[in-house]
Amino acid sequence: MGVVTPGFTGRARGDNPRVPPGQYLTEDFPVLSVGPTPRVTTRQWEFAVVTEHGERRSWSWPELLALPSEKFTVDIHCVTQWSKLDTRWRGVRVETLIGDLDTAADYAMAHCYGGYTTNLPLADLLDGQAWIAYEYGGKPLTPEHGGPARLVVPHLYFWKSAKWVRELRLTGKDDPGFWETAGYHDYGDPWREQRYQGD
Ligand SMILES: Nc1nc2c(c(=O)[nH]1)N[C@H]1C(S)=C(S)[C@@H](COP(=O)(O)O)O[C@H]1N2
Ligand SMILES: [Mo]
Repeated sequence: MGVVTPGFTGRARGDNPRVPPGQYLTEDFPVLSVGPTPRVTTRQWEFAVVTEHGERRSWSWPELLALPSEKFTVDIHCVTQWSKLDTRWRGVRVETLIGDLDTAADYAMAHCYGGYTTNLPLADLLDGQAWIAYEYGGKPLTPEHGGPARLVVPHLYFWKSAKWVRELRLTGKDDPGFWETAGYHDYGDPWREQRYQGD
């Protein structure tokens, strides 16, 4: 990331190869939340992965911070058509949390403090494609952007990046989450403009 293409400067942003079709660039960081911002203290906070067999592994806040983390810089794309380049985060890779849990699940449902849900293929959460992030721009993630911690899955529309994430439930079945039930796409690839069911 952060690659500057020679000759790019000054071209219309519609030509920017880093901006998916139908998106425009924003410098701000808009807040998009369905309901009120849940206020979860790091004392109360807990994150868990639950397999299709009901096996549950959980982490307290100090336990999350003790895991290997990485800084990553990614472009994000909201289905409401804003994209933001080079956002800087710190977090723990999802595969670090899944570890050697015994699972043959193909899907995951993210459950959040506040009740939001979103579904993703488990494969899209692995191999350095997704993180439980707790820093943004070098600072603790603010509550409105999902703090204490949120899922970040930059290669899918940003509604898949569950804020205030509390649990990842691994399952064999691709059940729709909150926006997917309301007609948004099950997968949500911004490069294929998968905004709504049927796209
Ligand atoms: N828990 C929860 N996560 C959520 C949402 C939400 O309403 N609740 N909105 C989603 C949508 S539609 C987007 S675009 C991003 C917005 O993240 P931001 O508010 O940090 O920009 O969070 C996603 N994750
Ligand atoms: Mo969104």
